[in-house]
Amino acid sequence: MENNTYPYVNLPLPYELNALEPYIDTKTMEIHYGRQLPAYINTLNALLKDFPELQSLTLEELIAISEDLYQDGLQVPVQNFAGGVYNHRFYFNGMAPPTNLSPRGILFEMVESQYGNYNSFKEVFKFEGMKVFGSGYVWLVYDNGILRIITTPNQNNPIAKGFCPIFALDVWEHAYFLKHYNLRANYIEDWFRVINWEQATKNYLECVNQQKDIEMQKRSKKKLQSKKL
Ligand code: MN3
Repeated sequence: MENNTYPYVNLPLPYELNALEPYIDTKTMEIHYGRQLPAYINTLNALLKDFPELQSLTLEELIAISEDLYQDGLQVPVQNFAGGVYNHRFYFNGMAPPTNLSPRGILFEMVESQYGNYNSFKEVFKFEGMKVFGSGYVWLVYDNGILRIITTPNQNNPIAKGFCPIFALDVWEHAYFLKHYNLRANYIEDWFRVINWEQATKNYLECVNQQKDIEMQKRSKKKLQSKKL
């Protein structure tokens, strides 16, 4: 990921602010991408300013070690703001202008085979999204060879729990209230129309490779240990 260490800037979107219409409206994008994400970025920069040892860590690394920062009182701020920057970038990059093409590719095939068909996948994803009380996200993650749909509160991120994110849906009210009012279900339906399957497939393949690397490291550690014995 570009600009993945301190100091953070708001990277350009891969599409215009009005490109997701009519599913995600321009005004929401102006405020969400143009004002709310920069506020997370500024707060994260201000937070890391006094901690040079954290400045060289990537967003993923900050999130992964956030629980270890409990003693320094940094666990929650890092979860909120490193998470807030990562999650918003991931959500925005996970969308693309709507097309009439049906989703396809290796990830989509895996979704269909694991959930029976795309409609049942969408039902489960929507159900999980409706269950989030207050603010949070719904994620499709990769976990040891299988896909999982999980939710996180606030700006928490699945990386902290060892999962590899494939796509994310922001279900904070600010993500949909201007267009969909209080009707989160309609927002989720609309968001299905702008999922960036190409990006999601790339993320999925990266997750698979990451998992392979981890397994290889484990295997070579074991080999090394058995040699020592
Ligand atoms: Mn948001």
